[in-house]
Amino acid sequence: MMMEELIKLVNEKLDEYLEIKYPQTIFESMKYTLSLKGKRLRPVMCLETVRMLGKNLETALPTACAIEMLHVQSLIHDDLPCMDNDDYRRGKPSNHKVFGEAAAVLAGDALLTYAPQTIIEKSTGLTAEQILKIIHEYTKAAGAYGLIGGQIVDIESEKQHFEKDKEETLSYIHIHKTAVLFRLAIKTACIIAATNEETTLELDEFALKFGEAFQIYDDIMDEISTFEEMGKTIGKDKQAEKLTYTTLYGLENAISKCLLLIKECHDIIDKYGSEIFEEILGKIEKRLNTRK
Ligand code: GRG
Repeated sequence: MMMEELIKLVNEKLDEYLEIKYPQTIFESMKYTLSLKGKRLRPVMCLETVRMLGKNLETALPTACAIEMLHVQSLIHDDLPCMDNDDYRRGKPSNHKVFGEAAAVLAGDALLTYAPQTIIEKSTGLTAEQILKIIHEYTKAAGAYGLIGGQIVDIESEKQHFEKDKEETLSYIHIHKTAVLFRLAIKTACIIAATNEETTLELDEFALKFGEAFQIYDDIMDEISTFEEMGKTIGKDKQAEKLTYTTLYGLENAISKCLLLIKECHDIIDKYGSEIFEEILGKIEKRLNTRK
């Protein structure tokens, strides 16, 4: 299957799982950001890993879509005035700009809780033990051990508050704010495909490196890209004196580090012969190499 076909499948399922019901405001605001054109990287990686490991990807669709819901929840909350205060997301006005802050907070909360509900209600062909393991991974990734932990350290770093040194703080932010969802996508795929421990650890290493590379890439794009390319306001990191790889080590070092991590990703994943993973890694390399 091509990447575009997987994206189409995810979009169709997201639409099916999330119907507009009463009370309309909440379902409409949940669906608004979820339906905007995102890259769908996390659900695609989950589905492609399941396919690569020889399991029918239908069994992974509820989990893949739930991970996109969690990702979208984090984007909606990240854009709020009390967080990054961004007016645009995915090329359109951010959720709170359309529905107001109260609805945006609630839409995020509703996605955060509807995601595990979807895994439990819509999954077929999985054992109760597999579902329990998936939900366990989900709760670790979303909570203080994952996204929330990463976000609070990120926010505090803007105010130059560091409990650890800058390098350690930056690494913590990258792993918890960004890599965590790629790891969740791949770990849950391994649970669904009942993969052995050795392969699970190897793919987790890939997800960790990819997540770190992806956050550095996102930070580089904040410096060299445009609103049209990224669908959000550009140049905010520098303005807010955010702790990022580019602000700490400089743009050229960030590009080199990102390309090195992508090469390390190739070293792990190439033997699986996945055109989709090749395409994802290739797009990042191509974009950075045109800049160099
Ligand atoms: C879990 C309750 C709870 C809160 C979440 C707000 C927050 C805490 C965390 C922020 C996490 C965040 C926004 C990290 C940035 C990661 C990142 C690089 C996002 C951009 O991902 P893309 O480019 O976006 O894949 P699209 O729109 O293409 O899906």
